[in-house]
Amino acid sequence: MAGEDIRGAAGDTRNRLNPNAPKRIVPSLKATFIKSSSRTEECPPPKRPEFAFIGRSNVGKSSLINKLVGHKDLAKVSQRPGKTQLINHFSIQDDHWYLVDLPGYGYAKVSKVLREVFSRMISHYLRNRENLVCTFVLVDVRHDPQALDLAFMAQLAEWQLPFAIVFTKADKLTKAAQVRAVENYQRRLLETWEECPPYFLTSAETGKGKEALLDYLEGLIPVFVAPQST
Ligand SMILES: Nc1nc2c(ncn2[C@@H]2O[C@H](COP(=O)(O)OP(=O)(O)O)[C@@H](O)[C@H]2O)c(=O)[nH]1
Ligand SMILES: [Mg+2]
Repeated sequence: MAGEDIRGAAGDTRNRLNPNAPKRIVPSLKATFIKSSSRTEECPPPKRPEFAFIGRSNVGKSSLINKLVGHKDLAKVSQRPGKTQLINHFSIQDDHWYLVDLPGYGYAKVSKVLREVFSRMISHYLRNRENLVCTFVLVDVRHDPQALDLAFMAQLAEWQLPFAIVFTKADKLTKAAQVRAVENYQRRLLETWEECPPYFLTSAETGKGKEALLDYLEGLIPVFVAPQST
């Protein structure tokens, strides 16, 4: 996508048609912590559509999750010691959907063995969680495409798991640099992919992209069919 419109491939058409249209004020969402799990089997029953957020440590995941639901401290729950390495479930709007805060991958401070355990836990969750509708992969818009992020996305694609890219910290770049960064990322993806996944350009600082991301996510809810077993 070129030029001005960098709201995301699945962005708000109303605003694309009329950039001066007033923005919808997204009210805070009711969000409650359900539980932290170390295994997929321990996760809440898969009866509601689930959306997972993942990215490297420091990418801005907690800040974005807080901004999305409109609570300052929601993601803090999953930052309590011991919980950063777990699958953290939140119920949004009284079980309308589940938000999952996954451990960051490639976390440099943990040992190789621990990293291996995380990645096995995350892989198992991603491949076996029946109600997982979409995974949002966060990347810092200021950085060139990183091998680890690209490998993670390639793995998701290989497993045929739907995902979207969420560029974070847009406020740290000028508009022109944001466009360049997104185009650069897409160019890199198109070296090995036929098409790019949906993407969102966001800032937890300004709230940019929040509406488009929530619209996209909520648009996926009606197609959810609860697994038979629940
Ligand atoms: N300017 C700016 N800073 C951000 C944004 N999102 C996160 N940060 C900062 O980046 C650092 C890491 O954010 P955090 O949400 O804890 O990242 P996490 O480790 O991925 O959960 C913190 O200092 C945040 O204040 C953003 O959209 N804009
Ligand atoms: Mg965090």
